[in-house]
Amino acid sequence: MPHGGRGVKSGLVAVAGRPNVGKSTLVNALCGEKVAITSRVPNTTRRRIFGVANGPDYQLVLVDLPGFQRPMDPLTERMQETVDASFEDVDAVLFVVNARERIGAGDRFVARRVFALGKPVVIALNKVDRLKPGHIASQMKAAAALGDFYALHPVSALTKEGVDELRDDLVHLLPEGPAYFDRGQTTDLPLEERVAEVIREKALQLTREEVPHAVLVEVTELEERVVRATIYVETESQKGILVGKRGSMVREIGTRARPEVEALVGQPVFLDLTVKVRPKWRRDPRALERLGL
Ligand SMILES: Nc1nc2c(ncn2[C@@H]2O[C@H](COP(=O)(O)OP(=O)(O)O)[C@@H](O)[C@H]2O)c(=O)[nH]1
Ligand SMILES: [Mg+2]
Repeated sequence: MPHGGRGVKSGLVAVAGRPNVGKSTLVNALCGEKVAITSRVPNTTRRRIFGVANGPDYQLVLVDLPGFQRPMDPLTERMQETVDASFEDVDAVLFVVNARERIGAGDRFVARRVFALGKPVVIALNKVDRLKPGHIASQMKAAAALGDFYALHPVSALTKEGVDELRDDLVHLLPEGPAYFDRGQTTDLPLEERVAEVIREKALQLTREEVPHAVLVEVTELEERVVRATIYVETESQKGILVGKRGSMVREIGTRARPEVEALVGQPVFLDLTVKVRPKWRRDPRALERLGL
């Protein structure tokens, strides 16, 4: 619902970068709330998510995206298409690079696309927490060589160091105009999707190797006190891992997810999780459509 007054700045900033550099963590830090799930597994973010940072005279909408990559299957192919399409309508780009790794070919691959858009680019050199000043300085130099940027900020999305300064610069780039979202709203994801994402995050954090990539969560019931969801995986052996010994793994996922689900729903809930096999869902157009891809 567009509303807002004179002198209010509002606009969209797309968040670009390789998988796992901390894009979603940084979006959460900028918004001051968890709008996107994060994990150390690459490709945690599968779809476009709007994260909204509201200030007294601005509304900064961050477009959190899957990382730039060469597609491996229909799922990652659709993810990359989402990324490409999302850059069309934005006012600026926040290009995130990882200070803890060599800035190299992967970052330059993203840089070519990002700087070709002709929009202002702000580079965030993320994960500078616990790095020595000399190391940060040399990484700043490497990041600066990526392209003709508007601003370059060393930040830590984890400790929030440098995040306020980064937000100020992004707001500066926004045009004046009415707000896109209601002031109380921090994301465009419907409640069911947010709940499903929290459950998926816990499943990703507790499993290894190919299992996280095969996880799909669907909320089947969202009532006053009861939330039911199905965790889909692609094979019986993945199901065995997610169920765990006598159900211990799925119980642990539920235990970790419940407090966040309750915060989202606004009251205590009974969280009922079921694990099912759905072979090759990553190649199933209907499953991808449900993911918003
Ligand atoms: N040390 C450190 N880790 C971070 C920081 N930002 C993100 N991470 C971690 O990096 C991993 C990937 O983060 P995520 O936001 O999911 O990356 P994305 O794939 O780019 O969205 C997670 O394990 C985060 O906790 C940071 O500023 N410092
Ligand atoms: Mg992400």
